[in-house]
This record gives sequence, structure tokens and C-alpha cells, in this order.
Amino acid sequence: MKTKILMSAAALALGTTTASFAEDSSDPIVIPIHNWSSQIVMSHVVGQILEEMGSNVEFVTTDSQAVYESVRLGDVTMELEVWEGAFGASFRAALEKGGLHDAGDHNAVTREDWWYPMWTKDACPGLPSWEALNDCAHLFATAETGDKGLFLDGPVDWLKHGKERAEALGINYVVKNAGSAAALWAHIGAAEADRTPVLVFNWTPNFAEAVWPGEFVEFPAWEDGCDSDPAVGPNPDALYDCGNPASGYLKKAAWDGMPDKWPDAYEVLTKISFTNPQIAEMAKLVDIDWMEPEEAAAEWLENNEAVWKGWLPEGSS
Ligand code: TMO
Repeated sequence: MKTKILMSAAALALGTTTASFAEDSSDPIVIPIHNWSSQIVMSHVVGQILEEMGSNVEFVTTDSQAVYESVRLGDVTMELEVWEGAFGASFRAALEKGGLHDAGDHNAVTREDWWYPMWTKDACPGLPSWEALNDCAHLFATAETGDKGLFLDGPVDWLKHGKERAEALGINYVVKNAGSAAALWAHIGAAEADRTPVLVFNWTPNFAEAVWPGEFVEFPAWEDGCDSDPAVGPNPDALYDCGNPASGYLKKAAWDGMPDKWPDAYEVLTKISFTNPQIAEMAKLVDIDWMEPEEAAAEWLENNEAVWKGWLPEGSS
């Protein structure tokens, strides 16, 4: 019941004089859903706004790298969270092939990298420098990793090249991919009571920063070409010998056919801009408050009317 009531939040906010997207095609606008909470909630936030404006919206669960090819071909209409660290390479490759374009930045600064909860530093005071990692490897060792440390990386489709990085920088770690984002939080949670040192993949904006104060490991700074030219970065013979961008972008991407086919929805897409706190809040509604993503989106819309109503075309509300 609660969901039903919340679902109408956007409708109530728009009032009774709602202008619809009369110019837009009635074909479904396809919004992709991936495997981390802010992206799922944000996609439903935008989907619910478009539905209230009369659009036909379809959600599809897709791989977070392959989606750029799908947007380029028009099978998927947009991507709402293009994170520079994880998806910059796939986004650039699709841009070069053509069919997809940059639909603007969110007003957010992002970082995705090796991370630890602050208690870890008590045991390994040389952190956050990556150069402390080898001396501390034994602190992160598990039955599975022997005398090497364990770094729990994100799910494989986020493609962080963790194994390549460990090799390129000569650090004594086993890099294991988590099966899901939830496995990352479980790994941190399990270490918390005994303050066991742990190294996991994490990112910002995210709910985690409000729960576990922590820091990113400072690897050699990202330089363009670190993932394509071995000469870039401290190891002259290897790719991936630097960290992900420490002040990365968060973009929206759209299929080139979208502006003609759904001009009003496209106008909304280009105006959409979420901030770090807004994105962290979207993740929190699911990862801490345990709401269903659709319900979390409806709640977010209800609490942030002043934010999103300004993105609607003139005369809509
Ligand atoms: C793709 N992610 C934001 C989870 O790093």
C-alpha cells in the first residue's frame, strides 16, 4: 500500500494541469538497470518522472560495460550513471564508433578505487600510500591467500583491472572479484567487530561513507593513457599501473536518435543533474533503509520536488 501511495508522488506534484510530452513518440524509452543501488534508484527516479509526463518507459537489466554498445545501437535509450573510473573506456570506445553522445555531467565528483575502513590504518600506518601495501600484506592474508593479502574487488563487469594493477606495481595481493556489491558490504561488516584490517573496492558518492569512515589507497595518480599506453605510469612496460581518477566525472549518455524521437524526454535528460549527497541518499534508501528501488525512487521524488520540477519543460507544472 505504501508503495502505491508513494508512487503517485510525482503525479501529485505535477498537479492536475499536467502537460504531457505531446511531441514524443509513444515507443518505450528504454532505461538500463545495473548492479549498484544509486544507479538502480536514479534510473527509477528518472523513469517515474518520464512516466508521469506520459512517456512509455521500459527498464532492462543489463551488463554495465556492454550497455554502451546497446545505447550506441539504440536498443537502450540512455545511461544515467557513466562513472569515469569504471566505464570511461567503454564510453569512449562507443563515442568513437558513433551512435551515442555525452548528454551532460551531473554536478558530482566521483572516485572508485581500493579502499579501507579507518580502523585498518591503525594496523598499517603507512596507508594511504600504496607503497605501504607490501609490508602490510600479511594483515590482509586469509586462509585462501596464504602469505599474500586479499583485495576484494568489485563484480567483474565493473572492470577495474585490479589483477593487472597488482602485477604492474609488484604488490603481493590476491585480487578476488566479489559476486555483488552486497558481498563488499558484508566483507566490511564482518571485519568491523574485531576491527580486522580489510581492503575492498568502494566508491563515492555512496551510502558507505556515512556508515564506515575510511580512505582510498593513494596509487600513482591517474594519467590519460594509463590504460592504453604502457609508457604512461611508473612501470614503463605495463598498463594499469596507476589509480583510477581521484576526481572523476559522472555523466549521462544518450542514443543519438533520442532528441528527434523523444524531444521532451531528451530535454529533461539534458537538464538532470544530481549531486554527491543526492546520489548517496539514493543508495542509502536501499542499502541502509532496505526499501525496494521503485519505492526508494518514489520517496526520493516526494522529498525533492524542488530539485526535479525545475527539469520539466516549460508549462508542464
Ligand atoms: C560502478 N561503481 C560506481 C559501482 O563503481
